[in-house]
Amino acid sequence: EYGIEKPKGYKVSFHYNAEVEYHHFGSSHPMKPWRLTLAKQLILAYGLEYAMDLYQPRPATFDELAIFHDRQYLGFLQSITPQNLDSDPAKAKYLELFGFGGESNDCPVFDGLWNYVSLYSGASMHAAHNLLNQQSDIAINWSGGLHHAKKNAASGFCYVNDIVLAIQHLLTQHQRVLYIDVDVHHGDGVEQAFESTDRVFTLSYHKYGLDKWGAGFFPGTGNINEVGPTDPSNRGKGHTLNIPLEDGIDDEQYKWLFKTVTGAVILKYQPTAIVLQCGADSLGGDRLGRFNLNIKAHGFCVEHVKSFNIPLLLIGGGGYTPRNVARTWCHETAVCTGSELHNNLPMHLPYLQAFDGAENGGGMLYPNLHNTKRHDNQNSREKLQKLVAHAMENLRYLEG
Ligand code: ZLM
Ligand code: CA
Ligand code: ZN
Repeated sequence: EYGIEKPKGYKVSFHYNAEVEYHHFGSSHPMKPWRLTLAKQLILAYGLEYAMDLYQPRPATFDELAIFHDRQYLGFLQSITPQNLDSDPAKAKYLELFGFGGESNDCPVFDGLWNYVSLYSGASMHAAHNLLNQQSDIAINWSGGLHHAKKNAASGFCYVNDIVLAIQHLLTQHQRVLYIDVDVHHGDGVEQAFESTDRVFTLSYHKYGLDKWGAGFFPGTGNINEVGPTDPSNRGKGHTLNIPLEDGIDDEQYKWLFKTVTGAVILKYQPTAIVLQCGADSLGGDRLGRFNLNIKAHGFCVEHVKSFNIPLLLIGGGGYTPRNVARTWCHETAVCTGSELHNNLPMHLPYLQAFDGAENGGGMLYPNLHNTKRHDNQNSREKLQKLVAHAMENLRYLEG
C-alpha cells in the first residue's frame, strides 16, 4: 500500500477551458482573464491536478444561455464586435438598452466577447452537471462567477450570468439550493433572478455604503434591510440575506461573521446543494476592493462550507490583483482536495516573477496582505454584533 494515497471519500473536479485566457477587456480594464493563467499555473505547479478530475468543457450554446437570458439580448451579444460598433446608429440604442452604454467602460465590447461568455458559462454548467450525475462532490470553475449580469443586460464586467444558469441546472434535481457570495460586491444579478422562488436562498457578504464623494459602492444595493419581496404571497419572501460591511474588515471579524451567519442559514434552510462564489476582490490590497482579508481567511469560507458535506459548486468572480487572485484560488483548490501547500512557491513555476520581489509577495504563497492598501477598519465589534442580530432576525421569516 506504500505510495498509494488514502482515498478521500469524495471527488473534486476542475472545469476549465483555457481559451478564456486569451480574451482582453482592454489594456487598463481591471478585469483580466489572464489572472486565470496565473491561477492555473500555480495549481499545476503544486501538482493539484493529480488530486482532481480535470475537464475541458465545451462552450455553452445560444439555446443553453437562453434558459435564463432574453434571446434578443443574446442575439445582440453574439453579433456585436468592436468593428461594427459605430457603423450602425440603431446599435447605439441597443448598447444603452443592454447595459453597454453611458460613460462607463465597465462592460466594453471586445474581440471574441461571445466566445468568452460561452466558455465561462459552459464551464459552470458542466460543473453543475457533474454534481447532478454524482461524478463529483465538489466541482470548481474559477473562470465563472459573473454575478451582476441580468437576463437582458450586462452590468459590472458581467455579460452572461453563469451562476444563474448553473443554479437553474441544479434545480432540475435539487429542491433547495443555497447561493453564497464572498465577492466584495453585492451579488445582485443572482439575487434578482431568484427573488420569487423559495427553492434558492441567496446570501451575499459585501462592501456597502457611500464614499466621501457621496457615490455608493457598486452596485449600490444589498442593505441589510433588503430581504427580497415582502408580499406574503410571494414564495421568495425571506429567501434573501444581505450582509453589508464597511471598509477594512479583518480576518478574525470576517471568519466569525461568515461562520455564524452562514452556519445559521445552512441549519435553517437545509440546502441540498450549495454554490459558493469566491470573488477574490475581498482580499487586502485588491485594486477595487476595500477589505483587509488574508488568503487563508478567504479560504476559511471554503473550508467551512465544505465541512457540511453538501454537493458544492465553487466559482470565481472578481479579483483585481492577479497574483493574489491566483494564490487564493490555488489555496482554495487545495482546501477542496484536502492538500496542504508549502508557503515557498515551487521553483519550476512559470511566471514566478509575477509572485517574486517584496511588493509582489516575496515568492510566497501566503504573503501578509493585511493593510497592503491601508483601508482603516470601520467595522467595530458593536456594529458587527448588531448586524448579526439583525441577520438572525431576518432569518426568522424562513419559519413561514
Ligand atoms: N466608472 N477602465 C465588479 C464590477 C464593478 C460604475 C464608476 C469607470 C470600475 C472601473 C473600466 C479602463 C465583480 C462602477 C466607474 C471608470 C461608472 C467599477 C475601464 C477602472 C476602469 O480603468 C478602467 C478605461 C474601469 C472600471 C475602474 N468599475 C471600478 N468599479 C464598478 C463595477 C464586478 O467583481 O463584482 C464581479 C466580477 N462600476 O462603479 C461607475 C459607476 C464607470
Ligand atoms: Ca458579495
Ligand atoms: Zn466584485
